[in-house]
Amino acid sequence: MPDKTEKYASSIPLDNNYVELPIPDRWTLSDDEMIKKSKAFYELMKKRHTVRQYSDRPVPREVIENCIKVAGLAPSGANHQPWHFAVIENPEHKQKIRDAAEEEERTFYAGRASDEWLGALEPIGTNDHKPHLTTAPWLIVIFAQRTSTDRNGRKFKNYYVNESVGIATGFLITALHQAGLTTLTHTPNPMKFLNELCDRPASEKPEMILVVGHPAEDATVPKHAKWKKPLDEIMTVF
Ligand code: IYR
Repeated sequence: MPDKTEKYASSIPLDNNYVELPIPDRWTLSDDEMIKKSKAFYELMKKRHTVRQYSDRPVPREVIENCIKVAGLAPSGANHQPWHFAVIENPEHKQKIRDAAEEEERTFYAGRASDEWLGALEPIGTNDHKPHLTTAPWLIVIFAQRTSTDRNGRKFKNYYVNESVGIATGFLITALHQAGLTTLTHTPNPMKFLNELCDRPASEKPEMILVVGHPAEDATVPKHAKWKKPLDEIMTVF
């Protein structure tokens, strides 16, 4: 037991008193600068595409580490930071994940998914063949921690886990994109096999595999994926 506790122990400070700090690194922009920066960021994010064909060009581990540090800055319920990122570069390890994912996906596409679901996936062009899981240089498996364990081996509850991990994942995808990398959010169904393959405890829920790398020379994107709802449909102003 001490081994396990130590391995998965959270470093959340145990003291729960409230201390205030002045805002660190405060920065203020003029309205014009805000407009310029928000436009420029929109143009940058417009160039983010979910890609399924990868080149085997390696990516330095430091880039992955920096981007996961960005994910770790995300806001979370009670600042519990209920996430863990298992990063995999080793080819044999990636192959094991691919084999297990493709096995699940074969049953998914062969009938476990409803006709309605398969119909919704048609314009995306997905199937049970997942070569990107071994071609891309990095896989990041994102785990959500429903509970955590403190350094004394006591279990505690986390809050708004899905929301927190979703925000951190958004930070991660954005950080990887601005670093010049391409990602694919892959959700094999079911994903429980990832706990064993990434050596994570049963209290953690695998949320997705993020495939990370550079697109293959002949990579494409589904036309359907480039249709985005217009602003007046996604925003109401009161
Ligand atoms: N997990 C499958 C199916 C899949 C489901 C949705 I919703 C997608 O947006 C894409 C794929 C797969 O990864 O192929």
